[in-house]
Amino acid sequence: MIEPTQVVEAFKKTSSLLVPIFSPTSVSPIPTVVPTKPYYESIGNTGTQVVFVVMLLSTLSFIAMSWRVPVQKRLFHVITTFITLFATISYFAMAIGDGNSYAHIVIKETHKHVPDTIEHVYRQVFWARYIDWSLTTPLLLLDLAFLAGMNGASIIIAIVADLIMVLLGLFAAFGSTDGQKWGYYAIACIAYLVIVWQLVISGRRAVLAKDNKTAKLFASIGGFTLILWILYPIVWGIGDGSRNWSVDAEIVAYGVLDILAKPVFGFWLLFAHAASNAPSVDGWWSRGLGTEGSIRIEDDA
Ligand code: RET
Repeated sequence: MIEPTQVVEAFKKTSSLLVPIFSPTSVSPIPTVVPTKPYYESIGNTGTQVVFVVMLLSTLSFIAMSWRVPVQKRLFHVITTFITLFATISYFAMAIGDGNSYAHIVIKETHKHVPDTIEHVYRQVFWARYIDWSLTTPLLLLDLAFLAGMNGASIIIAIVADLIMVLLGLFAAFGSTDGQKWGYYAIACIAYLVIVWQLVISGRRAVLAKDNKTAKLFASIGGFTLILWILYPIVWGIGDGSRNWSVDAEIVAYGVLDILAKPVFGFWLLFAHAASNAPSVDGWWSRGLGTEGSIRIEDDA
């Protein structure tokens, strides 16, 4: 508090203009805005080479296995071989440093007393992964759909929803603002729910018309698939989405999931199916066009 006597004293010391003289002793800090440099989030040492080898060996094994079954039972082998073949090519691209580019993320921060700041982050996105998924996840769904004996309409809905999910995942990964990223992500999640719906409702209804062994196999391998598939959007959310994980951690997580979702799924399906007496799929899929009504002796060719 300033005492009135201090004011009087101050006026006494002033000039003839009776203006009090205060000499400032310090200056409060002047707010400054230092522009931030672009920040790069990219790969260090990851296991893409390891996953490439696993995918390659699985593909060769599936080819060998498909030669040993009669052509009528070969459909699952063909589909499963293509699944790991696409993954082999995609992991080859990633292992040699290709199939990726940088997403430009713009982070705007508003401040109370200083102008807004804008941070530019460049995060490495492996688009090869999304090309792989857009080809292999429909094939994985086909494996399950044929196992259950799902109808054509349900199969097409599941596959189209799957393509929408993967493409929007790619758009989300390259989104530059939170609105873009999470907007695409939200629609992709709805598409994901459509796939789950088709497998759980239509798939289960279809497989109940089949033998007990096939129904049990569909329940276990379908359950395994649903649990695995839910982990992908979670990894995406922690990695590309919120960027809480490094690019390396994200690649390792996807690598583990991909091995479970493709080679492990494939070996499980092919061995279990070989052990059952059920044909792969009836009609055109196993016998070809133009054979309807003709008498055919089962061949192994
Ligand atoms: C994305 C992000 C957007 C939201 C959702 C996703 C789901 C991806 C899934 C991928 C499954 C991949 C598999 C690969 C096998 O190798 C695109 C991550 C829902 C379910 C099975």
